Amino acid sequence: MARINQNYDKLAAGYLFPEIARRTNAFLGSNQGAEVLRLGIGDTTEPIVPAVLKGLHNGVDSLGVAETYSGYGPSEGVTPLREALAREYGALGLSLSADEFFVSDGAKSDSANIQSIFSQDCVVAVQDPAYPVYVDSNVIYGRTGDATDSGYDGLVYMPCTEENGFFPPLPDGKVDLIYLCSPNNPTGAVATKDQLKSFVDYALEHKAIIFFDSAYSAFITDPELPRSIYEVEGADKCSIEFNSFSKTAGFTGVRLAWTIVPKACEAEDGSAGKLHSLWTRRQNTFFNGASNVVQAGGLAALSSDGKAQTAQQVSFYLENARIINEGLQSLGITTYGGGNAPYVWMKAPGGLTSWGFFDKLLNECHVVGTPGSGFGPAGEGFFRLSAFGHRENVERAVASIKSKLAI
Ligand code: PGU
Repeated sequence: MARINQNYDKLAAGYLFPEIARRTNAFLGSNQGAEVLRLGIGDTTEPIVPAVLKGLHNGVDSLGVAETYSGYGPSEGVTPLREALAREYGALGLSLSADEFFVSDGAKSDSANIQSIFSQDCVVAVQDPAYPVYVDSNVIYGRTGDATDSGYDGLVYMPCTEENGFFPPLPDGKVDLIYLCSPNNPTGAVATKDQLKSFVDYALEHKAIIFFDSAYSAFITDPELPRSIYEVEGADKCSIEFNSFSKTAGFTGVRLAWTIVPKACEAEDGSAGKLHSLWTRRQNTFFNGASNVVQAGGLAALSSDGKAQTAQQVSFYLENARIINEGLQSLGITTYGGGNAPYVWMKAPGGLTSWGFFDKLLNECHVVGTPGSGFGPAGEGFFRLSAFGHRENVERAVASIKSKLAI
């Protein structure tokens, strides 16, 4: 008898972003002719920069010539790209070798798939609120109990609140796998080196592993803030890092990312190198590598022209965040994030719930955002606005909020 994975039935709601799309479409269905301004999902909108586009074109062209044609590549990614990534970290003063980089098609899939190399009974801790993939994928893998009003049983929630500056205190007892995201989705908070050090020290002491999602590291403008967890001494022994070309190079649809599993990284019951070899084995078996065309684009994104041009795009999105922040603050709304992150995290005015504010913003201003409660229980009463829109749309959304939001 083919039985289903019953863990799927534990999931408390549909995946957040399709749910938002569904509600937006329902609104459009009953408001014929209305136009909505979308600051919901964090999806890039600006065209790919010329240097990267050229790399993608070269990748395509090389497939049309027998001498340069390539088929299956290494599932860990092509060597020049892995070397280029290692050089990027080298520029931060970090010595990671190219074979510690695993190129993939997304930080989303990697941050979910990484669990497969850890034992089923690991206790998982997540920042609350967090990118929903961390929680949902752990539910699906069977590492939690049922959903309750305060989250899933068996999962350790680390609340990120206004009071703690949206960085959590250390877990009370012993946990095994810890998800940290900085710059944070959804709060836009960036962890300091000292804050990361507290978690690295905890992980080393308790033989825990940190999954560090740095998908938005390119948005950090403050030179004092760490871009990689490996900037903390000892982090290579206890941390796996994810990053992505999605938000930096506009690759949300193109798909390219990387995961770093240092050889020094050690699980409780395995020697150094074991996690690296397990992830190699996992990827070799389940994944045939990112597209060769796309990897050529990624390599171009790491060229000096590519870096200069993509950096301008990142600044453009940060300016959008500034415009959103300024507009909301002029209405007396409390906002966080935006300075070193592409998300603005705002307090729903008038004590509204997150979904209550979602409906209000959609109905009164025709603006779509993301309810904070969709990222976890501690997100209730908050709301996320994405800065990834076209400038004109961001300006129109802000103008609409300023003139129509009844608060
Ligand atoms: N990690 C974090 C923290 C993210 O916020 C996102 C995208 C990803 C990884 C995905 O990276 P890829 O390399 O593109 O796979 N978050 C967006 C999109 C929603 C989604 O479902 O991925 C967001 O709006 O939160």
